[in-house]
Amino acid sequence: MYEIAIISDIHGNLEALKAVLADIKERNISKIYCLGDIIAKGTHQQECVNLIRENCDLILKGNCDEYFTSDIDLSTKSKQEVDRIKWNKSKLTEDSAKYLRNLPYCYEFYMSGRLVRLFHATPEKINDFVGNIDTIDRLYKLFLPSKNTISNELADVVIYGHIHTPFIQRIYNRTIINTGSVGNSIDVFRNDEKDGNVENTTVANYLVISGFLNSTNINQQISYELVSVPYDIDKELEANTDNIELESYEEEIRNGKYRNMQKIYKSFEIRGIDKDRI
Ligand SMILES: [Mn+2]
Repeated sequence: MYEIAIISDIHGNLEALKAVLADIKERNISKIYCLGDIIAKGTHQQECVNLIRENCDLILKGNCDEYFTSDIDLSTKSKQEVDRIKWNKSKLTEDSAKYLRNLPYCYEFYMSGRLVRLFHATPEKINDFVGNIDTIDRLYKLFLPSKNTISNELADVVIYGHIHTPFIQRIYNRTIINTGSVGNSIDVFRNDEKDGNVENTTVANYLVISGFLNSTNINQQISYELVSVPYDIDKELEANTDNIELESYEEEIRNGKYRNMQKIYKSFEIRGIDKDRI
């Protein structure tokens, strides 16, 4: 049996990343894969890139890794967005920006006979949003190959990040897993009347997958474990006094409330999902 830790969406949160790496080490897991979005939001973006490069065996690109390391036409952006772009860009060395820009989109491997496919958001788009509550059609499309995938096969297991909410779901005898986020855990579908303890939401999350690596024999055991690790949120916020979006950063990491719910609600409307029923 072989274990791989899969982490995603660190978003410059150094305290959360340190807690997760310590937990992985304590479990004696030697292989770590990262599904992207190392940067943006928290202040310690360069430190997180360094730690990820030192510790991970594979790093994929996330939408923030792409956006904040590309040449953006600032004349088309609002003043607030220009400030945000400038602050985030100032947090990285040119070497790190170049490194992130050139990261791969997708990775695939066999484990216990299953084709496991990894990407940041969806096979088609680096910033599309497929939630734990979504249409069955959109969830199924996660298994399909695209121009970005390594092979042209239908995946048996897909593992992704981006939505910051961990879940495991089986549909059509295939498995969808979201690792959750290391540094920016949120419940996208918050409902104050139905939700459990917020501290259950704001911990650092990652995944451990166990099985027979590179084996195409389906008659072997495989398991998926969602891991939640508490970390020092106060210490993280104390180090973020220079953060130009400190208020929304605090709302996210302390209360698990995403800063841009209007965007999510809009995407619900398009899919015909009634937000009031969640
Ligand atoms: Mn993302």
